[in-house]
Amino acid sequence: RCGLHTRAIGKNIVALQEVDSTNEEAKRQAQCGAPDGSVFLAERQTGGKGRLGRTWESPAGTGIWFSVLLRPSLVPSEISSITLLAGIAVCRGIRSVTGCAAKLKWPNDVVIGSRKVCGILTEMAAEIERVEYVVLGIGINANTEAFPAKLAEKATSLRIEAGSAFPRAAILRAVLKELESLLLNAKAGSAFQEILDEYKFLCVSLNRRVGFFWNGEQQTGMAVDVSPSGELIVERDGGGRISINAGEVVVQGI
Ligand code: BT5
Repeated sequence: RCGLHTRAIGKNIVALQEVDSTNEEAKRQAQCGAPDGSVFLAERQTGGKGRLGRTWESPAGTGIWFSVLLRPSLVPSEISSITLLAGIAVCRGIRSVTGCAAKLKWPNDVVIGSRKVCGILTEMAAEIERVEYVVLGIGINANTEAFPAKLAEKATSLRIEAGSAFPRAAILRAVLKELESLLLNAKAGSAFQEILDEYKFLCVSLNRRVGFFWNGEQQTGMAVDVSPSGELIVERDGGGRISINAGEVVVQGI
């Protein structure tokens, strides 16, 4: 379909003119039995979502707003590694089509320089022992020429960075191809260390000072590592090494 170089991911593509959120659409379709690897794409989202109830600006015409439905055989604690894979896939895909050196800001922002070009929102439906499905929501600012004032300082697009527009389908195809190959490699277990090394290589948050809430207090420290399950390992200024889970704390200043 449309020259996709994948086997499972994107076999079923649902392209919509407008939707509340492609993540919400993917969850609705998952409940009706949509298959593993389905991709939900929208020209415009009226309720694009970030994490923790935040809004994702998703105007028509310039962005790549999509969600991938996965039905992996993993337990819930293994799911955060999928967010790491998605970040790597986006960086690789952007680089191969545009040449831009996209990097990762822990846990899930794709940045060029210090500005955000893509956000990733992972959601899942799971019981204690079993994951029913995972929805990987990815929003890439492709050909945006200007952002609303509140984002002007912190957002960027591929067009702004490279100075020319790109066919959105080419970027989508490249990201899906990288995602499929990373998922297949990760399944092979032995390749996971290489994937984690690539994540750390791309991660601009490492060896930086970070501020974070922990144990109900504002604290500071140095980010020193990323664990296999995607936690940020921090040496606290107050002493001791801790693991920060993306779902529990807000890291500031990185
Ligand atoms: C994220 O949240 O970065 C995850 C964004 C995921 C968006 C995709 S689009 C397809 C799928 N469907 C959805 O409904 N969502 C997913 P977070 O880390 O919470 O960052 C949100 C913050 O990023 C906002 O509070 C803004 O400051 C900023 N932001 C909003 N829109 C942006 C944009 N288009 N580009 C860059 N930054 C933006």
